[in-house]
Amino acid sequence: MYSNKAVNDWVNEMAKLTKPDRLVWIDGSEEERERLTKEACDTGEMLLLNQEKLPGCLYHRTVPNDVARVEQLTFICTSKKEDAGPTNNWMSPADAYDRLGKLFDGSMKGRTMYAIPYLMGPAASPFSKVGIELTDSVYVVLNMRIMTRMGKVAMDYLGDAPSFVKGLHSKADLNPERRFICHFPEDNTIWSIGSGYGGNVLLGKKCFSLRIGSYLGRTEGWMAEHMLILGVESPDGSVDYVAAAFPSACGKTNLAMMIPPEYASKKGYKVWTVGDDIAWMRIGADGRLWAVNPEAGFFGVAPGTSMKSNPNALLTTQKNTIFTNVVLTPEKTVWWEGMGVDAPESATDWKGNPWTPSSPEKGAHPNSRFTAPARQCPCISKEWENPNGVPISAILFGGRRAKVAPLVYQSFDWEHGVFVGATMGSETTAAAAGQVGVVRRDPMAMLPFCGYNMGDYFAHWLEMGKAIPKPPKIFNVNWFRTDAGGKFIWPGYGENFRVVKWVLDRCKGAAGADESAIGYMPKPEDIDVTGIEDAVSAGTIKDLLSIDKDSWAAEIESQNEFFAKFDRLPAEVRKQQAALKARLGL
Ligand code: GTP
Ligand code: SPV
Ligand code: MN
Repeated sequence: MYSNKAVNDWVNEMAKLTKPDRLVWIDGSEEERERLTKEACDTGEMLLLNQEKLPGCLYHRTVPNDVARVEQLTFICTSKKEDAGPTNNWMSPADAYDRLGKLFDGSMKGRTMYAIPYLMGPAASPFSKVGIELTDSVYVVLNMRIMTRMGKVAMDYLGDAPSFVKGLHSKADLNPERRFICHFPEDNTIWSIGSGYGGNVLLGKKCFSLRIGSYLGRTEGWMAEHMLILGVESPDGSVDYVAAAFPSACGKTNLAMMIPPEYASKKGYKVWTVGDDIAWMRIGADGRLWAVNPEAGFFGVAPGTSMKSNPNALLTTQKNTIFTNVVLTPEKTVWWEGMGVDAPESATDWKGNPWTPSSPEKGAHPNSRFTAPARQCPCISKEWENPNGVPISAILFGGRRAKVAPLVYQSFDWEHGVFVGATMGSETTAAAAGQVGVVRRDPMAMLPFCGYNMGDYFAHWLEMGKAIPKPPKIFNVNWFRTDAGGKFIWPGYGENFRVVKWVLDRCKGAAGADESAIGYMPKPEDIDVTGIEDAVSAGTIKDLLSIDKDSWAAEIESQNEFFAKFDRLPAEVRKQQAALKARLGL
């Protein structure tokens, strides 16, 4: 249907392999959306929700063994094993094409192959990139329509050029034994088979924008990061931008859409969302680092999203949204744990079984998700589609740490900041299959998403620091410290504004700090607690900022265990660790 020869040749080749009954080219039109929605509902793959209460909204359940990213089945297929590095699973390209080729052979028989051209980045941006995803899932098409700029717009952007990311996806038989997510960064190719879950199959997201993107970023001199982007508007109307890397299900969507506490909104502070998951960052003509959100929608965690915790997210999902693995109510609306409204008396759970509030199991899967258009977000930044992105003043790294990491600290300089990012740790969450709640090292929140050797990735960060004339300042934050009873000490959510405010004041030279062994820390009185004095006393802030020498000694041990896997660890990282040890007196 489109005239690009490279695209047509490749699509024909893949159709020969997978043998679909039909090939449908996706154009992104409204007529097409209606047709595909009807198709998906006719087959029962999706369900039309209550159109009065949730116009344009659809419901979907995945099979119960396919509810999260599968890191153990995700591979980086570089010709040399060393180039995938110690933190990625590796298969040689020849082996992977052979092994998956056998699984793809005839996998679309009796099905339709949809050819989806899509664009990552705004249509007017010279930095955007084109992908084509071939899939036998109409759910994928309808999600890609929200998450990317899909259809004609992408082919117009590509023109006759042969440079696009080739993504092939088939649900096949959805058997976890035959599930693989393979990336071929040297060929701009992604092959995903055997899954129907978001992060494994919406190939523009983690597969392209992070794994292939990080590889391209290193060769082309830019950065692809697992970061939200937000703007803080001051009473004088100026806006400062922050990018923040937290691991999956650790608060990016929430921070990106937070509502400032009353003391600040009364003064005129506002928060604007540019992106909630991925940032592509380049050095601008003015010497600052500029960030673009390559996505067009949010694929957000549903549980815990309420009018109290994140009203902007909830309001974004009131129309044209796809809900996956949440509770379905009798009136065909949706519900999840932590939605802040009463549970339906009787409903259907994420597995399709009858469910009541007294059922022993949760109604929604902990990694159930909504897919919603970014433009519907009440606090979407007017710069969110700026072709050049927005200039970043501060980068935040953060994880889910019950102990050790304080509420916030600032790195001494870029190199120290890279060390802080490289040594991030976080407790695992339901966003990936496997055990939940165990601390693992997750550098820059990119452990599952770096498309090449993580040692080279650290080196790229260090190189970028030297190349950026006016680099952002780097901070570490932790909203998840707990008390002896296991309760979160810091109230979090919108109250995180108070920490971001200190961060931005530091960037402007307008806030003080104490120099500690791990970095610059706010004095307790530097964190504004107006309005929450009862919940957060000066003593609480002191606790949140305390540094326990023994825990840090154990932390350094754990860092060393992680570093021991690397043979390409930049010397600067070790040097920074030695300096930290010396400062701690260890
Ligand atoms: P991905 O989409 O997987 O990349 O996740 P994310 O980083 O965008 O995480 P999200 O904002 O969806 O938050 C995940 C979970 O963390 C939800 O259950 C939130 O309610 C919870 N959460 C977010 N921010 C905070 C916070 O400041 N404090 C606490 N205690 N929990 C939070
Ligand atoms: C994450 O797990 O970091 C997500 C959801 O943002 S997924 O698309 O599954 O990667
Ligand atoms: Mn994510």
